[in-house]
Amino acid sequence: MMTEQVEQHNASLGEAHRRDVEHLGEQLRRRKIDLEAVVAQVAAFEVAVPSWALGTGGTRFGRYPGPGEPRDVFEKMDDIAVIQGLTRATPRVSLHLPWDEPDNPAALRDHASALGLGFDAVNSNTFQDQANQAHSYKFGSLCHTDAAVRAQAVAHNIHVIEVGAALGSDALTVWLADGSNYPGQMHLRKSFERTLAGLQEIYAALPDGWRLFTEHKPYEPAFYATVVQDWGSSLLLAQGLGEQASCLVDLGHHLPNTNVELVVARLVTAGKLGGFHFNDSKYGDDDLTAGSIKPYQLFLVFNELVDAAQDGVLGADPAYMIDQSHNLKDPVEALLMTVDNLQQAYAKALLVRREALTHAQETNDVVMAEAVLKAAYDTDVRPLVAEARRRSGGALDPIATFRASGYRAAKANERAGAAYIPPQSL
Ligand code: PSV
Ligand code: MN
Repeated sequence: MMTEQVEQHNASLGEAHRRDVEHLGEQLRRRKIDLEAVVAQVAAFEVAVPSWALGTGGTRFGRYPGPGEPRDVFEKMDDIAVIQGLTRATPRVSLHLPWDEPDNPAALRDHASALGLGFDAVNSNTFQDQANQAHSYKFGSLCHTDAAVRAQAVAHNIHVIEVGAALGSDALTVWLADGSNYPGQMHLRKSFERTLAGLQEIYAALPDGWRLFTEHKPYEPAFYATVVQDWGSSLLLAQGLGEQASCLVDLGHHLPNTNVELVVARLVTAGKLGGFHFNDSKYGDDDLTAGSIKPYQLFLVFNELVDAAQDGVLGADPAYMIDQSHNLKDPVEALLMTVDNLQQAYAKALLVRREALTHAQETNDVVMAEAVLKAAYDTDVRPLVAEARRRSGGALDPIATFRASGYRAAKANERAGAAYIPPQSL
């Protein structure tokens, strides 16, 4: 998909791009960094696209749909294939159930694989009541005082695993909205213990080779006490479950000023860093484009990952996923921008002169330690990232190529009268 448009657009930018790469290569050579090695690593970077991010999102105040939105999960796959065609970095989809529950998982798997796509972690949802559901999650799901509600939540998660297995996925992400709004409403200790017990039942249903990610979030929708509030709670759960369980870090799920790279470092030390939901935020769980608000933080997160990988302590490959809600931008363009920002942060982390940093740290040279990081961060790596994309068959400039392709306008025609009902924004 998009192959012809990519070739045409790349040809028009080719000469200027070649000179930019050459110039960057020379700059890096002076720092004794081999551009080729970094290009190869960036070209190998992959991140999963969430099925819920392809339609325009919204807030509880409203939603402003754009033209040509996908009407069902099959059309979402088509849009993700476009992103993959342009970036060559998004070959997998992270599905949310029941938002994108396929009637026929085998048919969806075939459709995806014909487009060159596979499936990443599947996400369960016990934060909303569904039609025909026997019990309400108003007062929680796995933490609920009523065993029947807990059993229903466990059964839903096991169903998600089964659908995921039919799709070829090999991980389940569990994010729970469980919590309370007022002091005294919920027994803080027992609600957590019930949650762990429920997760243990779900964990027992994991197929061999599967992973389970526990995702924490400090507040919203619970405002007083969220059951899986922080990385410490998430870690206790993952440790209480076993080897196949680890923690997922959603970049927007931290209180303001939290040192997220430190959270990453601690989870690496614990051997429990499972993966990421990339996005960015100014205030809370804003679900904005990754790297749009705090690009330096994103770089520092990747810096921890690169450092851990080079020390051989990163553990099982962390699952990289995006979790964004596109309220104003065209979702495809927003995702193209996200992937580019992630690749840039990764590329910059690869440029950190590790030996110089270690030396500065060990000699307590504060200025030089920070300067080593800044030298990497301040490097304009756009030509390098574009070159990595080009070598994988992607576009030098994905957004310009997407716009020139006329894809959105064509879909606006084809998908006119879209009856797409977006998931409630969370
Ligand atoms: C919750 O805010 C969350 O981050 C979880 O990952 C959900 O699955 C997702 O957002 C839904 O948009
Ligand atoms: Mn998330």
